[in-house]
Amino acid sequence: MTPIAETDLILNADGSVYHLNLMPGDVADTVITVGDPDRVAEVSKYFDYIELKKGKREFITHTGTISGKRITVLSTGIGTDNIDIVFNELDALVNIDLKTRTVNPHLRSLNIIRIGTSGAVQKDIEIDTLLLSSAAIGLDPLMHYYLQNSGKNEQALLDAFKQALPDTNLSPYIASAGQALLAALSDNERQGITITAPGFYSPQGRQVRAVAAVPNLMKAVQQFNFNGQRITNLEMETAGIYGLAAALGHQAVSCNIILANRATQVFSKQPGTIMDYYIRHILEKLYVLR
Ligand code: R1P
Repeated sequence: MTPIAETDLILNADGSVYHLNLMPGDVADTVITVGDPDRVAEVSKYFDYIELKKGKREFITHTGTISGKRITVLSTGIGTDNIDIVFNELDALVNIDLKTRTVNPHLRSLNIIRIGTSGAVQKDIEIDTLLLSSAAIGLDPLMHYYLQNSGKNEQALLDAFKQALPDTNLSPYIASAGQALLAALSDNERQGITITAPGFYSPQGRQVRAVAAVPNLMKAVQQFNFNGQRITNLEMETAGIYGLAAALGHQAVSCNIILANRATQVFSKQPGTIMDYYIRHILEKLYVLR
């Protein structure tokens, strides 16, 4: 097997991967990703024991255990460009022998759970609730650079969404949650289809001062309905997470804490308390995982 080039998979002097600054062995089979680096400690404060704290730039990692279960929590920062870095380096840590630079014969599949904030686009999805993304449509370009194997149902939904979009140059893609992980983590939580946007303002239909080039984007998103399936929420990472998890053989589920409702124009009065509540709620669910 030809070794992966030093410039394709860059390692630091101590052998750690370039951006995450982690060594093989630093990562548990269950990985929680959060956008905000400060949220890492908000999760790991519930660990019984923290064995490792490392970081570089916005990529902060804590690994520890809760009741004997090993968990890694890692911040991705904002956006799918960062997801590209995090997922390729996470996968390299568990599936590539960093000394020989070759792929391990037995591949490890991680369970990856995003705990992130999000805005609902439908009136009936209340703020301060939790929504699991069953699938995500990416308006960002990340997955155009990777081969994807979309299923028939995914493709039909994507085609319908493309038809519903206003006349633009946007080229959306679709990716789904890891089905086994979604089934394991779901109780009564609402599920929905998430839009992953490549920005926070105009790419999510916000109008501040710069003039929007796609003024009807939000309307099209809110009105989209394909056999009863509608778009529920907007954020900035899930489609990339689902696309790369599928491409690399990992299971991923995105848990969205709905802090804003774009249809009713209401924002949570207690975002910190709500985030803390759902962090504990999601951590309790992780016992069902191997
Ligand atoms: C924007 O404010 C950020 O918040 C959401 C978006 O996806 C974006 O990353 O998620 P996080 O709260 O996880 O960062």
